Parts: sequence; structure tokens; C-alpha cells
Amino acid sequence: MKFVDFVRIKAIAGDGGDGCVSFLREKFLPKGPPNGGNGGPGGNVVIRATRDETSLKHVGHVCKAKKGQNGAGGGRNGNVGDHLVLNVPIGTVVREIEVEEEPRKMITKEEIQAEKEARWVLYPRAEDIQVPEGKPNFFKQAQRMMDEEDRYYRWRQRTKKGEPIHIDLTEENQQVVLCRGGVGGHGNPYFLTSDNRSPKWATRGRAGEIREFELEVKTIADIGLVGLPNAGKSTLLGAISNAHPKQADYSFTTLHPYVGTVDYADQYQLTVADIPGLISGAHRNIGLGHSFLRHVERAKILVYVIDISRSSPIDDLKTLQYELNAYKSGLTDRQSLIVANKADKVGTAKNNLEQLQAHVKGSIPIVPVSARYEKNVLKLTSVLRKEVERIRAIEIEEARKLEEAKEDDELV
Ligand SMILES: Nc1nc2c(ncn2[C@@H]2O[C@H](COP(=O)(O)OP(=O)(O)OP(=O)(O)O)[C@@H](O)[C@H]2O)c(=O)[nH]1
Ligand SMILES: [Mg+2]
Repeated sequence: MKFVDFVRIKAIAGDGGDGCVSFLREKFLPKGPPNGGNGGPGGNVVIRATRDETSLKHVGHVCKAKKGQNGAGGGRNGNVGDHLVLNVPIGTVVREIEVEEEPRKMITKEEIQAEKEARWVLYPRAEDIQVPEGKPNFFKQAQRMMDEEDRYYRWRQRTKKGEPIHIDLTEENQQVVLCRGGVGGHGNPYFLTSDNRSPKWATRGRAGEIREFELEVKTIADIGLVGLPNAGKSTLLGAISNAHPKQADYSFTTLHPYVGTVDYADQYQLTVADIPGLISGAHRNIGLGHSFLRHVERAKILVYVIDISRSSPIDDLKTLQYELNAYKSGLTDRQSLIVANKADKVGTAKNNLEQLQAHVKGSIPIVPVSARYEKNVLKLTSVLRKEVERIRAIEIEEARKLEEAKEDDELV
């Protein structure tokens, strides 16, 4: 199965629907008033975070919303075009890429003329209407109106551009509009004036916005497991949580991140992310590379899963720490814990554990467990819970302080 956690997309909002030229036709009313409907606005491109998705593999490179419906006779306005809703996993970071605007080419008069003409919907034979001498040319008036409107839209685009979008979708159902659909065209009643009682033209809808984005999933889990291949991360996840990741006696069993939930008797829950194993040189893309670290980057606690029966667990720990720092410097300063796994292998385990303890000198707590035989895992889950509760409490307190500071600012 393909796992995609990074994509670049082009989001294209729908164009507005076209306005309609039409007149009321009734018996004994040969020249009824204009009644063409306006075009509907184009659909927006919206991005929404949901628990139902775990990767971005379903997101295409071009994401296009629908055009607005055209107006119709009898004053019927077109409907809004269907919005395109992109469902993405919670924890997706959305970054707008600023595309260099192409320098404006020299455009000829004919091109400008063609562009101007393309915006009109004309009544059959409207072009043939000769303007009698001395009468005002109503179509010219309408063109001037639209030139004015064009200027307004250009001005609005320039001034309302604002900051490029850069958001982090961290909550269920959080959604953001990436691109707005174009405005619908005017139906012919729009051009009705006291002099011109039967305007024979309407306008086409405006184009929808086009923008480019980078989407990156950074899983949000309380705990992130990191370890060399075969250290027993997936076995550990299976032992403590409701997840059943594949476990096997060869390297790189796990090919993509996996999140499990640990349930406690009192319904307390915390989430644990398991990622593919890291090896020395992962930052140079050796093995499966280190890009999967983005899925533990935001974990409150990093858990180093170390196979304590291997010849030198201290070197293994150093390798992991080196790779973590190569991915993002300072990542190893995060609250951490060492799980000394495979403690059931009595031969070397005891000696190695002592060496490891001497090496970290209490700076990182060490919990020996046997994931396969589920020994000491209850102790581990209670230690994890205590730490997560402590960090969550700090976070809530910080958020409260921030909120208070904001309120104070608003008062002043
Ligand atoms: N004896 C013993 N074997 C274990 C223990 N935990 C895991 N194993 C075995 O170690 C092997 C690897 O386990 P996995 O859980 O697949 O290891 P992993 O760290 O997820 O490996 P990758 O996904 O390849 O990175 C399996 O054969 C497990 O049965 C343990 O506590 N004791
Ligand atoms: Mg695994």
C-alpha cells in the first residue's frame, strides 16, 4: 500500500457561471422587460481535517472545484458551483507556495479587444444592431461599466492579497478555504437604464482563484517510538495499544507510520506513533530515510526503543540521537524515555542494561520490558501516562496564560 505524507497541489476554484440574456415573452406583451438571471459563483476549494484519513494518497496534484451554474430566463439565477472539499488527516500542515508571477507580456490592441469581447454573452443578432445617428451607444456604456468593475477587482486583488496561507490543521473538522470561486456574471437586467429598456447583453462569470500549496502530514500523537529496525517497536505498540501493526523478525517490517491508542481502565487515553526503523545514515536517505521522523516530531514524549540484547545498546542509543538531531537540531532535548526491550533474553541483557544505566546517569529514565511476552508493560504504560498528564497540564496552563495575556491586550 502506498503511503503519502507530502504533496504539492494546485488548487483551482470554480469560475463564475455566465449571466443570461432573456426577455419576458407573453401574449399581448410584444416587448417584455429583460429577465435573464445572474450566473452563480464558482465553487471554493476547501481543506478539512478528519480522523478518517491517515495519508494524502487520495489527494490529486490538481484540485479543481466546479464552475457556477449559468443564469437562465425568467430571472432564474444560477446555483453556486460545488465546492471541492479535500479531506486530510489531522496534523496536516498547509503551506502556500508563492508562485512567481510571470512578467506581463506586451499585449497587442487586438488581444485586449478580444479579451474584452470574450466577457460578453450577446443576444442573437445583437451585434447587428446599428446605432442610429445621434443616439447614445448603450453597448459602449455597458463596456465602460465593466471596465470600471474590472478595475475594482484588480484593485481588490492587489490590496486584499494578505499573507500567504500557512496553517496547521490540528483539530477534527477544522477547515480552511484555500481558493475562492469567481463571481457569477450579470444577467441582462443589470444593464437596464431609463434610456435603454432592452439591453441585449449579459456578462460571463469571473475566473476562480488559482493557488499552489504544499501539504505535509505531521502526525499528532502523545508518544513517538523511535528505534533501530527490529528493536521491537511494533511489538511494543501491539502490546500496549489497540493497534495490530505487523511484527516480524526482519528489518523494515514497518513501512509507514502507525498510530495506536492506549486505553486505561478509567477511560483515559493516549496515542502512540510507531514509525519505520532508523539506521545510521538515515539522514542521508539510507534505509527508509528519516522523513518519517516528521510523524514523531510533535510527540510530547520520545521513546527510544532499544534492543537490550544486542552487543552495544549504548551505540544504538547514540545512533538514534544523532539521526534525530540531524533531522531537526534540538529534537533530543524533548522529554524522553528509554525502553530497554527484549529484557527476557537473559544472556546479555542484564549486563547491557547496567551499562546503559551507567551511560545515561539518570538523565533519561529507563524502563526494561519484554514486549513479546508482555512483561513490565503495565509499569511502562503507567509511567507514560504520568508524564503525558504532567505535560498536558503544563500545556493547558500555558494556553490559559496566553489567552489571559490576549484579553489583557484587548482591554488596554
Ligand atoms: N525475545 C524477544 N523478542 C522480541 C521482543 N520484542 C520484539 N521481539 C521480536 O523482535 C522482532 C522484531 O519486532 P518488530 O516489532 O517487528 O520490530 P520493529 O522495531 O517494529 O522493526 P521495524 O518495523 O523493522 O523497524 C520480532 O520477531 C519480535 O517478535 C521481546 O521483548 N523479546
Ligand atoms: Mg515495526
